Amino acid sequence: PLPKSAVKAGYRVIGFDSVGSTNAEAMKAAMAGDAGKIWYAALQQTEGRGRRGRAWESPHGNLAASLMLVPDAPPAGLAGLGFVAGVALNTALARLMPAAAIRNGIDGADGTAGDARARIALKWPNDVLADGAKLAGILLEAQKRPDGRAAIVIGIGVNVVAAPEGLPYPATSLKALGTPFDAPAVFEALAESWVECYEIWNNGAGTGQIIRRWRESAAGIGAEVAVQRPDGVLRGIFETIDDAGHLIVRDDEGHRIAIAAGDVHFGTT
Ligand code: BT5
Repeated sequence: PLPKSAVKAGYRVIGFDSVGSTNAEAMKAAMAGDAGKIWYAALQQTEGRGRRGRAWESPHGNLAASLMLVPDAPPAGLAGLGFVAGVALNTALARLMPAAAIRNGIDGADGTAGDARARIALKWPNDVLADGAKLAGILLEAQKRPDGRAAIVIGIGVNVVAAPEGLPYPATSLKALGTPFDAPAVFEALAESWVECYEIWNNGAGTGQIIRRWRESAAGIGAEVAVQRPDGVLRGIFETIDDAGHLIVRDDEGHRIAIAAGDVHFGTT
């Protein structure tokens, strides 16, 4: 179910128990002429996709949600919508998890509050980490429709009950973190914070505010990074995220390099 604020703002939701890919469903509907502001949400995907043709594992009980937007005017800074989604998801998780920590008694056996609570951070460009392990991923897709309008799909996958093992980096789930929320509860919180964040984004100076909030939650600022780009690997220090959402890396020679797209690895490996 959608929270009241989302219904009031004109959003709808189409739910699935299991589907190939919510991004694929949303894009198909958009290309067929649907007007958008529709969430496609599923408990399971059989052909979930990540970026650059990679696969996204979505076993039953996890959340797969894709928001389809067909804006009247071409949106400025399309890539920025991934940041809106990151901040919205971060906000939703932050609201859910303190309550979870208290209810679940994971705040520390010695009674100290918050000790065992996972630290949620955003990893450029589109991951959500909990204690350094991947908890969620975001996939932004856009296509031009026959009528000239842009179809935008923002896909968000959250590991609620299970995370894959054997990846080259650690992954985790809300369940493994000790939080009792099911996928519908996570979806509701996300849909609610999306409304808030997207309104901020669309209101003039709001883009800066979203990027600032993203930067405040960024993982790895000041750390050594290796950025995989089509033309090779760039190594350096992750300095910051600039106001356009670029990753700023300072290399050995002190050059500051702004990166618009790539995969980031922390550390020197
Ligand atoms: C992403 O890609 O992180 C974007 C994932 C977006 C998934 C959502 S679910 C709703 C919507 N519908 C879809 O079909 N997709 C979207 P990327 O950064 O490329 O990460 C993919 C890589 O993460 C894979 O190559 C694996 O190494 C790893 N991976 C796969 N499944 C994972 C999972 N459940 N949790 C953590 N890591 C995973």
